[in-house]
Amino acid sequence: MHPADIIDYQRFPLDQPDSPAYQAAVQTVRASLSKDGCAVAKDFLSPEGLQTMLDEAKERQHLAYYAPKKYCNIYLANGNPDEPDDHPQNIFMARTNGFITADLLPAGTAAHSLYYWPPLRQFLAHCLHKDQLFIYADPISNMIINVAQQGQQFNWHYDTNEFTITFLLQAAQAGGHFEYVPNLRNKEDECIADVKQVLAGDRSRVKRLNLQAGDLQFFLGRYSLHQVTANQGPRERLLLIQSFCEAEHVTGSPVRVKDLYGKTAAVHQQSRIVSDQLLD
Ligand SMILES: O=C(O)CCC(=O)C(=O)O
Ligand SMILES: [Fe+2]
Repeated sequence: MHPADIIDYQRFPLDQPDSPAYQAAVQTVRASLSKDGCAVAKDFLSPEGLQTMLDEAKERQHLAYYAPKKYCNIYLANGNPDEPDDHPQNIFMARTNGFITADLLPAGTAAHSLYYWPPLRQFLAHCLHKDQLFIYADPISNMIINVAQQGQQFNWHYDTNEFTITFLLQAAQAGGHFEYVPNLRNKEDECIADVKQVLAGDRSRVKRLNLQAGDLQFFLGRYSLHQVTANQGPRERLLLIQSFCEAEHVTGSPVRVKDLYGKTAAVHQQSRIVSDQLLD
């Protein structure tokens, strides 16, 4: 399927940056992103694009990886015995969702052709005021589908890469809400006191999105803490995540990739390129 047919091309002509529709879309996304680190483009996918990517997800759902480790901290990393018990590194929460990994969505799938379509990256770069964006170079986790069956949830956490777009392919019938705290930390500061407040249950800075299947969500997940609440209905929640970076060749930590996705690739044996000095 050609990428232009996967999206609502009339409203989002991504390969026509001079068109009024393109410029209107960039302005709308920029306004929301600067306000709270997140933006939603309603009905971004065409009905055919949504159906094709949903079919791709369902065909692979039985291959989703469910980690044996069911308790995670917000850094999706090990605890730190040098810190007290109430330090976020030592606070563990249930993570029970599964993932369909990038290696299971090869060339030929609609998800793959959309992700690697250069106009998509260019559009996202424009929205973020960047000259260019790169594909997240992690071959296991740069494009994944989060699978949450009834009762499954994803704990509060940060992402490795700065920027993701997500496409809700199938919503939960109840629960399965995406919640986030905009800009809770930054490149230089973990803002531990603020993080502790959120983990202690303070909801004053927590935002919840009301996503519908076919919407596109833009999200700055490296700095905005986020979670997906438990799916409380019988239908599985399926969400496609495509990740992008400001730098080239960035990959995930081998430990985190193995924990979350059950496997690593050759690139994880090499010395790692990271984009900051944050805890994860
Ligand atoms: O399923 C979602 O809405 C978000 C999943 C997520 O945060 C992640 O995979 O890092
Ligand atoms: Fe995330």
